[in-house]
Amino acid sequence: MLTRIDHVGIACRNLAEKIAFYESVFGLRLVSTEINEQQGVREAMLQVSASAAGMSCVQLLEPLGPDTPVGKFLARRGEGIHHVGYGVTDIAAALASIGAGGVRLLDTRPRHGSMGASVAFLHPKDAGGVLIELVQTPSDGD
Ligand code: V0V
Ligand code: CO
Repeated sequence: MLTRIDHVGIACRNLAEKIAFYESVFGLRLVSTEINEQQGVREAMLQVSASAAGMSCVQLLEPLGPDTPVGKFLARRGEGIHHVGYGVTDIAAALASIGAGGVRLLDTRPRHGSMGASVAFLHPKDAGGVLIELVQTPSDGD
C-alpha cells in the first residue's frame, strides 16, 4: 500500500532560515514553496532523492498562526518532526482499508496538498504517537 516516504514534515518558526540550513548544510534543492490556507501553513519542499516510485523530500512547515495544527504543535513541543508522509497509489482505497482496520481518519476524503497532491491524515493516537499523512501525487498510479 505504501510506496515510499514522500516527505518528513518538520515544524519550524522561520521557514527562510530553515530552508537556508538544509540548502547550505546538506546541499538539498528547493523544489516548491506554497501557502496552504486550509492547513494553516507556509511550507517548502526540498528534494532528498528521486526514483521510479517518486520523490522523497523534507517538508518545512511554518504556521500561519498559533491556532493551527503546526502552531499548536510548536507551542506544545517546540521545533522538530511533525509528521511522516507516505506515498500511496490510490488514496481513496488506502483510506477505506485503513479506516476499516479501526485507525481514526482525520480526513475521510483527501484534501489539497503540496505540489498538486491529494493528502489525508491519520490520528497520531492510533498510530503509535506519529501523525501520518497519506500522499497521492499527480504521477502516482501511472
Ligand atoms: C498532536 N499530537 C501529536 C501531534 N499533534 N502527536 C504526534 N504528532 C503530532 N504532530 C497529539 C497531542 O500531543 C495530543 O496528545 C493528541 O495528539 C491530541 O491532540 P489535540 O489536543 O487534539 O491536538 P490538536 O488540536 O493540535 O490536533 C492534533 C491533530 C491536528 C493531529 C488532530 O494537528 C490535525 O488535524 N493535523 C492534521 C493536519 C496537519 O497537521 N496539517 C499541517 C501539515 P496528548 O497530549 O493527549 O497525549 S499540512 C501538510 O503536511 C501538507 C499540506 C502537505 O502537502 O504535506
Ligand atoms: Co506534509
